[in-house]
This record gives sequence, C-alpha cells and structure tokens, in this order.
Amino acid sequence: MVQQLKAIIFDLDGVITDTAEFHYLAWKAVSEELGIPFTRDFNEELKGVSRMESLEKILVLGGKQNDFTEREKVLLAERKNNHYCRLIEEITPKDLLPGIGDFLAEVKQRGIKIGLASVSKNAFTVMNHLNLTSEFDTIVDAAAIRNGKPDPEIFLRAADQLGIEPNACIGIEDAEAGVAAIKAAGMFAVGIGKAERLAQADLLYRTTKEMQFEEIYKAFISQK
Ligand code: B16
Ligand code: MG
Repeated sequence: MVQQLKAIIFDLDGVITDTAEFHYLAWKAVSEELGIPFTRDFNEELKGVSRMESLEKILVLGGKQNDFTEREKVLLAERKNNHYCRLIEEITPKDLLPGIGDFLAEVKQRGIKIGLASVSKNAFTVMNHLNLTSEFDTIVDAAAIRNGKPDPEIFLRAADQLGIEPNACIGIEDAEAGVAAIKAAGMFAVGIGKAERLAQADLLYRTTKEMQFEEIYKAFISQK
C-alpha cells in the first residue's frame, strides 16, 4: 500500500545550514592543540555524532584514548564547544544552505509537517539565529536523547512528537550515521553528499540546491 507522506524531518548541521564547517574548525583547533592531525576526511566520521563521542573518536585517532581523565575530557569538549559557540554567534537568516528556504516553504504549503532531528545541544541557538524556530512543527531537544545517530531514537522521537507513524516520514541527512539512523527508524532517507558515504540513502543529492520536492515525493510514494 502506498503510504501518504505526512512529515519531513530535517537534520540541522549540513542540511539546513553549514554549521558542519564550524564543527570541523572547532574540532580541528582542539585536535591540533593535542598534536593529533585532523583532516576533512576524518571529520566526515564525526558528522551526526555527539560531542563526547566525537572527542573519543579523535583521541582514538591520535592513540591518546588512555591519556585523559573523565574530567579532562569534559574540559576538552567544553573548549571545542566554546570555540563553536563563538562561530555560530555570526549566523543570520542569510546562512540557510542554497534552496532550503524555498524547499521548506513548499513543504509547508502542501500541508506536510516539518520536524528537526539534530543531536546538537546548540540546535535551538542556531535555529533562533536563522529565525526558523517558529517555522518548525517540532524540534527534538538533543539533551533528552539517550542514543546518538546511528541509533534511530532522535528520528523516532521527532515522529512521535508530531504524532505521525515513521513510515509516513522522510528524513533528510548529510551524515553517514544520520542516514543509518533514518533507515533504522523505518523512514525514507534523502542523503545530501557523496554516494561513497551515503549509499544507504533511498535518494541522493550532491547539494541542497538540487533538492526537488516533486522528485522526492514521487520516489517516496513509489517505494516498495
Ligand atoms: P553539539 P546534527 C551534530 O548535529 C553534528 O553533526 C555533530 O558534528 C556534532 O558533534 C553534534 O551535532 C553535537 O553537537 O556539540 O553542538 O552538541 O548533524 O545532528 O544536526
Ligand atoms: Mg548533519
């Protein structure tokens, strides 16, 4: 049976706005202070991954996973977050990624609900800077989520808050862990990025600019 599309649930960093770049810059600074070389390629593995889990991955990368106490790790994560918070201060509504403003307007105009599933504890601040908070029907509070992506929890929570069954939802993500979370939630996944990393997506776009509502909708209703 063809399921009716009732909601689109968006990731924030790398889909709505380019905060993915700010996370990269902030982690790179902390990582290099620790003498751990930090590349864009490695940064891909941190997308959609929580702050403390990201730090653990960086320490493992540098072979330093046993060099810090829990307290020291919290301070390192705080240092990254302070850097990140300074960078997001500058965000304005002009910083929506290309095509996203029109896409959100079209989804809304068709009566489809809009949700946000970001594991960032700074998501509300970023959404306020973008003037988007009141445009969304629901925003999941990352602080209330126990399991980060690729666990489906955050996408399931967004659907639950909207009162919509997961198979009537589309999730949009730029991270490998995020696409895996959408699929584990039983939703249709739209990936933004490269096929090498986002092979699990049901439909893939290179950038947000190429996203076409009609095309996504047709792919959703014709899925098996
Ligand atoms: P924060 P998303 C994720 O947001 C980012 O992709 C990831 O890089 C970041 O570590 C995580 O949020 C936590 O962010 O340190 O601000 O709490 O992609 O789920 O919107
Ligand atoms: Mg993202």
